[in-house]
Amino acid sequence: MQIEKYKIADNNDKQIAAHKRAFGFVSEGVSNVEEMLQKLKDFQVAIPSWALGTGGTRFGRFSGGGEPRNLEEKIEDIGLLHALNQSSGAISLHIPWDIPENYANIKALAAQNGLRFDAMNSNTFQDQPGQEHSYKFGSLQHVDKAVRQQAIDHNIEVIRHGIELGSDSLTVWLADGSSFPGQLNFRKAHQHTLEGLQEIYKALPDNWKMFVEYKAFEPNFYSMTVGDWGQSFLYANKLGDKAYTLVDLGHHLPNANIEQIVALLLGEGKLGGFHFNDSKYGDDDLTVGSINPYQLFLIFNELVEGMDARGMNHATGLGWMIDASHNIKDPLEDLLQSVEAIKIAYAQALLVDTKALQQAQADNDIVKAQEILQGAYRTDVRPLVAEARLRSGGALNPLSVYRSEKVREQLIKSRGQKAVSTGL
Ligand code: PSV
Ligand code: MN
Repeated sequence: MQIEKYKIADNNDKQIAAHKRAFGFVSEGVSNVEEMLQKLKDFQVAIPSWALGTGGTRFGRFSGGGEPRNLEEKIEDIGLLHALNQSSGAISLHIPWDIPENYANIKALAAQNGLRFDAMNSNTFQDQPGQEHSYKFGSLQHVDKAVRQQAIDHNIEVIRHGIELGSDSLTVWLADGSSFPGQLNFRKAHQHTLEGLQEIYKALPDNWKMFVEYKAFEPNFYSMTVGDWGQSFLYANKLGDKAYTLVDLGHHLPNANIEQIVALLLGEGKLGGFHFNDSKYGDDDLTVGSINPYQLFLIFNELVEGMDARGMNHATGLGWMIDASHNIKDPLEDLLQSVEAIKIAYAQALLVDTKALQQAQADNDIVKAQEILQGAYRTDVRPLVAEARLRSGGALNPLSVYRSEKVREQLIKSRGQKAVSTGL
């Protein structure tokens, strides 16, 4: 379904007076407001194709209905989000869940919805029907060369799909590891994985990037072969200039200082992309900013500072993506909240007076440094984010339009209550 522009405009009209007051108030305190609004307009967050359906836990799954049944409907859903927030202008596909039947048609549909194809994701963590070898004991790390080759071939096939669609990056997340001591020879697993990644890297077009995503645990619970940023960084360094580390916020051990990880990777020129989500315990896949918005802000603070130091474009320098699962919320509502949370954290980070912070750091003035950071964090930047959205043709309040237009109800009507999306 599509939301007509006039419906967004009507909804905006109802809120414009209150918005103008709030925007006027906050923008008075911002010296470079136009520059900031432009940055907010440019900043797009890719939506993963697998986050549009209801996720589950190993205990069950409670579908909300109206899920996209195929790639076309997934693109339409993201188009809808983008029409509302003008900030979700990209889709990230997972192969084989989203193999396009006709590249030209899919590309045309994406273009109609204002979307480009972000990173392609390979899947060597599940066995597919008809697959010759099983990934039960790993993929690129596997003791059997034939299994490793199958995983390499799959990744190369994913790159081929991506080339057809105009994507320019591949994200490799490996579920490889071991669940019991003694199960795996760590050194050999590492070596096999490196060799496999090198083969995949060779198939990468010149203008492409390869993101090596790490994860501390799950599905393996004793060791993960790409278990932390150090291991990912090691692979990325050995692979070459087109390989980078990808940080998924949920993939760390409790209390890891993610902002420090981000700062170091960025400083080394090896931070490639992000999977945003939030968590309290593990890889909880919760709505971005729902649990620890301050941490998200601190991460963005490092990103902005580090990208500026390297002269990088905030919007295009790194791959920005959400990676979350929605078990009990409407996935589209959750994604609207997630994108909003990301833009709020970004806007707060843009408010940080970097010069003053650096001076405070040089003076060892910890109190001042904290005041600067928290001053930015405690600023209500929502009107700035809303103004940027308004100027891009989006809704002042995307969720309110989504609800008043009864989007989910309409999707259920057209797709059915039992429609099931491919993914996890
Ligand atoms: C693994 O937990 C992960 O974060 C990887 O990015 C996967 O590709 C994604 O989730 C979907 O399963
Ligand atoms: Mn991820």
